[in-house]
Amino acid sequence: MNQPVMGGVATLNVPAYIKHQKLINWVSEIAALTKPARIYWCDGSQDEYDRLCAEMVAAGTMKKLNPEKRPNSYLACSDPSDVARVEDRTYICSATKEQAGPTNNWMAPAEMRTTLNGLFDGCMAGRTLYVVPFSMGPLGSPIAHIGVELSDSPYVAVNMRIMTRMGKAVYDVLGTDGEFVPCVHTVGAPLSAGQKDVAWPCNPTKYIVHYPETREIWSYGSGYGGNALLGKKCFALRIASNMGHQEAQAGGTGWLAEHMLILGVESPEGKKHYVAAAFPSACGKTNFAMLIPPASFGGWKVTTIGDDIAWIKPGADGRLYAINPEAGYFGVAPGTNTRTNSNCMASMNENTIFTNVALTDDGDVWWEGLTKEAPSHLIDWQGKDWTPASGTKAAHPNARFTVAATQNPVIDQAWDDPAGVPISAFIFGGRRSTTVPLVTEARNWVEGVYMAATMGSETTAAAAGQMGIVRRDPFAMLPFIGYNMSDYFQHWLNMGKKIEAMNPAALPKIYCVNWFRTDAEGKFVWPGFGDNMRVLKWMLERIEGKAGGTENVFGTTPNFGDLNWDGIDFTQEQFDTITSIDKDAFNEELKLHNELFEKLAYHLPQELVETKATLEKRLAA
Ligand code: SAT
Ligand code: MN
Repeated sequence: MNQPVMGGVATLNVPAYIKHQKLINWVSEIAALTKPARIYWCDGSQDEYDRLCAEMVAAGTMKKLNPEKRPNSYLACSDPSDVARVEDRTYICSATKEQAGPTNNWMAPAEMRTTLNGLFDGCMAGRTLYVVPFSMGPLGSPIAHIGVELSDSPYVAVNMRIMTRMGKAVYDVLGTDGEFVPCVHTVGAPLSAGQKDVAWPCNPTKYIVHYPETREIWSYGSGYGGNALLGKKCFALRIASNMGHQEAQAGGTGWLAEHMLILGVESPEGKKHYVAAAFPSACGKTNFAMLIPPASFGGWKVTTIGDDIAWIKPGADGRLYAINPEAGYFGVAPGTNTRTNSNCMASMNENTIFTNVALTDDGDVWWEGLTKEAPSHLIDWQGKDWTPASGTKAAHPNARFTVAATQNPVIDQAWDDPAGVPISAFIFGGRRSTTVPLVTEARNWVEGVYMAATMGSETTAAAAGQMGIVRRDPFAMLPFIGYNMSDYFQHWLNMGKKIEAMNPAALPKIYCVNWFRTDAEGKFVWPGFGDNMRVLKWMLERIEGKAGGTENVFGTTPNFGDLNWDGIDFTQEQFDTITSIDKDAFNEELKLHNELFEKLAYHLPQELVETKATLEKRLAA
């Protein structure tokens, strides 16, 4: 099939192994709209990856790092205006505004289509349209889903090869009429004849658009991370959360698509549990997922299933089974070093794409926090000479690395298991310098859902906008729930009821944690990282009915003596600083819960309102 695309210059050149007519027609249609100079069908091979990277090096988009220091690795530096997700440009275009809810930007689908049709018309001129087939989840797994991204960014194509199961084998799963989520992406920078390209093309106008009814994603103007790698937040969270909810609406059990890492933890006696933990972007999910227990915790092992996203479905035994739909990590580089996450450091020894870190004089990478002392000279993420006296950051605070999950030295044996792993506990954590204690166990599922629903967190560099202000970030999903947030809460409450009806013992426990409490000087009190194992151990012992705790206003919290302090100097006084519950602060906090509930009044589950009333009574007592 080599027919020219209507109205464009490219020919389709469909490989003979693709037999899916609807897919072919769709590519043809998008090419007719976007008018690329060429169409290239990715096969996902190593050869192809190497070739695309070499082309980007020639074009100035990436630099090849010193192969002796960092074999087969690259550095890409973005346009300074294109460094993070753009939440205010992200839309959920459901049929009605209520379906998107008050926490999402909404526009009527027809209106948005008119806008986008204008923007996408000719947007790929002079560029190559890459057809990127990918599976979220193990190929052919009953929990997995397929997507195809059409993008004019080779950076997207190579990152998708690391982040997903990308390539030819996807077409075997699709066959002649399999379902896929169509994803269209452009950097929005058409090239006229003879015009020289820039290193990182993008457009000041940006749109990240989701149509939940037709399960489509359209992304315009950005080449960065979650804006452009559409399998990640757009598909695996916004569209997938819709799919799981729609399935329940249609009378099925439904499922959950969550912003969660999944880790395995094994005791010295060989007892193993899996837990899923939700934290907002850039709050240490990757570090927690690869945690190395303190030396004094001989025999305890932590292994990684995933570091960012979990798809979770009830199994026939009533337990919740989770898979990691991704195949790689797109983690935050700054702050990562051999002390904070040596497994992560080991995973990026080779075959890594770095984005917006600094370049050393010997052709390797550097970022703030990598070493105690900065090198005396660097090329910063904006390509400028940098010295410690420059007074600027050498790497962007949201600089990232992209690596295959298989490079993680502590990858869990079951990470690729199509059946998923059974979840024993959910952990929800925000970044809070005050108020929220180190760890709290919910008394029951409803109280746990309340804790997750009212979670607050200080904002980070992962999203464009002001940093460090507390915002409500329910379930760490504020920017990622693809439908009405109150309906999402209800979906979680219903899931608990369904599990309880099937097998009450299978209901995971729910915990709320905060690693980020500070002292009077503003310094973190809790050491975090590997020492989070102390909290994890307490949770596992609670699950097994072996650890103590005290009931509080807000669930059950450990006493100083309930945690293991071997190998650390941590005083009762320090412990009190990060576990104390200040009634005044909590009363202030409840006002913010009120604000949230007022905003979410439409469809807000009555059970959450009642939980708040109980909490208020306890606080007043
Ligand atoms: O930009 S991403 O969405 O890929 C990373 C993040 O914000 O968690
Ligand atoms: Mn994330």
